[in-house]
Amino acid sequence: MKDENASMAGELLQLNTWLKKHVALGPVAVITGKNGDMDTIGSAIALASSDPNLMACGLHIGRTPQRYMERHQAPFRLLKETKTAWPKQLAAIVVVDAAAPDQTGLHLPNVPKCIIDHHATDGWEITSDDLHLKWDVRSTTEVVARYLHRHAPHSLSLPVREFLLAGLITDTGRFRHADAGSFSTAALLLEESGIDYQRFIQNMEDSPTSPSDRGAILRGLQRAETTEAGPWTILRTTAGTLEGRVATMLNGLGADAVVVTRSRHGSTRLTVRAPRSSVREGLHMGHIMGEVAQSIGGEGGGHDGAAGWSGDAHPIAAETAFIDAVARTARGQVEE
Ligand SMILES: [Mn+2]
Repeated sequence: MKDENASMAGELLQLNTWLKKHVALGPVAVITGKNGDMDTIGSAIALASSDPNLMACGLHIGRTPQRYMERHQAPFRLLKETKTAWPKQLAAIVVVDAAAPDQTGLHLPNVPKCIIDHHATDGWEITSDDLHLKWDVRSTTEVVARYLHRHAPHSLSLPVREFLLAGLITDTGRFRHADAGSFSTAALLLEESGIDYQRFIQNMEDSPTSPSDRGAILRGLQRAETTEAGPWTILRTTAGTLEGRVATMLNGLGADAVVVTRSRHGSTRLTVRAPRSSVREGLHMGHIMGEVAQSIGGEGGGHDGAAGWSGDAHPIAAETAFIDAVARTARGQVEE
């Protein structure tokens, strides 16, 4: 994505019409992905700020967004996985940054839905009452920022801009995976905002860890091993917590891919990463996780360089399914 084009402008107008229609009928829930990362929470809170009938809600809030929620006292309703109490008059739902219904972790109510997402994989069923905005952008907050800028500029307050910018920065790996569009969205959020960018990014870098968090990350790094998977070299390890951070650190070592396995109470999670060089040679983590889900069940998907899978398979079976899927992937230059 270079900059906003006519088709994006058209979709933003459709989004505005859809939202206006449904908030006039009753409350509309803006639902986050269950991982509760900065992109999904930031998108939901920012979008919900544009109308009093929009309510940000979801199953879980991650550590980084939690810090912003506390700083800005942002309204957000934490939901329960079972027996979710949806308002009776609920007119519609908006789901942000989730590639499939189960990625919300909720049993979604049967009302019109709008999906705003940027994942490479997609498991949504869209009916004529629904709206689907799936953009090839680096974070969902980019879509929301463009929408607010065009149709609800009054709601681009300092806190809302911070939520959007933080989502963009984390999903692009602090701009390492950015493109021209994400830089232009970042500029749009910073211009005349009063945000001191240098302070802002410093604050994001200084995410505090407890001694037990540091211990868990270090143990994850110490357990890392190298495995050959066909033409690819994989770094694999296990982690009890903070597997995303462990995966990102290992990804900096320059192997072709990284897999971090976490197993707890009979449920298993894989967190995978691949550097840009592997993606360019044909390794797409989101598609690989889709293949893992096909072969052993569970749910998997994501982006080309970062993806995940979760299910009830044994951790060794899950890791093996990932390594097998990588080994079957041919290595060569792909057109981008
Ligand atoms: Mn995202």
